[in-house]
Amino acid sequence: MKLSKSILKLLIIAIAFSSCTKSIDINSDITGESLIPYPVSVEATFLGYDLRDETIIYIENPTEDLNLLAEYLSNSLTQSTGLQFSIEENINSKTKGIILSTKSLNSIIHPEAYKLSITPKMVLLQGNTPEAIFRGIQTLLQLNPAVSIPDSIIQKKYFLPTGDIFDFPRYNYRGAMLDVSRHFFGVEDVKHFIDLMSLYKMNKLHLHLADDQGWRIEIKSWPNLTTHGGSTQVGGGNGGFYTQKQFKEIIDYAASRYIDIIPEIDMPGHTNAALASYAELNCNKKATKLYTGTRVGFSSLCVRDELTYKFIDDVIGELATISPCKYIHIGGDESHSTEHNDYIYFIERVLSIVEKHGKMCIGWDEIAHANIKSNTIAQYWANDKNAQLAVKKGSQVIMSPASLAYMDIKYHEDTKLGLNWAGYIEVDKAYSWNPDTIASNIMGEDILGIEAPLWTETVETMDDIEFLTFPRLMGYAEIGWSPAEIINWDTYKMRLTNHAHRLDSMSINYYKSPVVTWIE
Ligand code: TNX
Repeated sequence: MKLSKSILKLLIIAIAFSSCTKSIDINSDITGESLIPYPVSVEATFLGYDLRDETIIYIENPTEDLNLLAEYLSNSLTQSTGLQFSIEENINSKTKGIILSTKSLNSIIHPEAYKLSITPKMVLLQGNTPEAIFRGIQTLLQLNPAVSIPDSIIQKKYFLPTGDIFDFPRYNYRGAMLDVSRHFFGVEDVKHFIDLMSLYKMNKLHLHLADDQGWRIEIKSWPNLTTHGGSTQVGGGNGGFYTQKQFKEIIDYAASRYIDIIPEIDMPGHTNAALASYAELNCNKKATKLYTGTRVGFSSLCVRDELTYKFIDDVIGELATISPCKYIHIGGDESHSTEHNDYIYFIERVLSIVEKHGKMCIGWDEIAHANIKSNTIAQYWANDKNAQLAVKKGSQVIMSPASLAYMDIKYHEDTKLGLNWAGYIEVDKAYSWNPDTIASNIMGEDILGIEAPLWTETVETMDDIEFLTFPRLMGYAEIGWSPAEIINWDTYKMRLTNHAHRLDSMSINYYKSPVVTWIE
């Protein structure tokens, strides 16, 4: 029998339809979804909700923030499904569709906690704050396909498994750090990095804005910092800097993804870019040369000179004015060229300057040697004793153990990018640790959260950033968000495998680690 071409076409579409419905319907168990970070509680009701073209996204008690969130959700869903959505504000008993609600829920106390209830009739996302809704939207997006399957576009619906998810973070601080000093990255790159972090519920981006190789933030009262001090980078490239206007643009963009930007000015060491820009900041009153190498520990501000504190007061004052974040990071690491007593004197002076400008300090763990107040945060990177000293003084600690959480450390000895001074960090090693057991006597409430830094001595492009960051960042996001009992490499590995097509669909240049079975 001869089949005409059009009948054949129809047959193919019909087969595609039935197989597609089957393969999509197959997982009606929401507990089996590959969510990263995995939520606190997931209960299945084993039915399905059909996300269709023209599904309405309703906003209960609309505010500007909620409207923006509804638009974000609608755009993200259109991108992944090809379906079109509309946004409405009136809810009644016949309402079907997706509902975003910040109507206060007594069962929810954490500002980032959300509840996602999916029934065959509707998807209800509740939280007490817009931030909570944003975190819940990430979960909802991960229940949807990463890219539209052509068959489903014909079918114009997507199947979501029904059930209830209740979720809140383990830590309030779940961060990444980007070193824009060793190599400069422009506004668009930083926004892209913010987008990627936000997909995994991270909420802090620490920007390392000044180091020996470059000063990257405009300070109007000391303009040479950027015109001269920002003019190069590791390897001798052109460098760059953010104007205050651009920096505010980054802050606002991050805020739309519910991420705080934490600015760092590293001092008294790591200051060659400033010392090269202003002769008077040097004890011998001679400007240093710009530096484009990768050594650390050779520079120091002139600690016993009052002008140094006028300079810092100006810098912190301008930063405090443009940055809404309650923290300013003052660095304080590897000050090998500063006498110990001078170091202590310096840190204490800077702490009071930051306090005067209404901000709280974060510093690398060495700052614990100074007389720090209990609201100062110490960032653990290598030294247990420093972090323990900080905790003894009543401070909280951010956990960034270099041998586990540094994203610039090579995956293995053949990794082309990155450094190996802290060993190698394969994807399983990056994931398999508990902040509570890093340094003895530091646990629970002592820990504000975790941060994964990306130092950029060897990192020159966005592709380089993505390669060292992904997929390790997803594991750090889960350690920071999910309860400790959930952290399990074997189950995480399966979920990570199922995320490969999401990373591919975003064209992320991730490291295809041999410890994960990537499905092509
Ligand atoms: C140590 S960690 C540093 C940075 C380097 C990094 C490279 C810390 C506080 N200081 O200056 O860029 O190692 O991994």
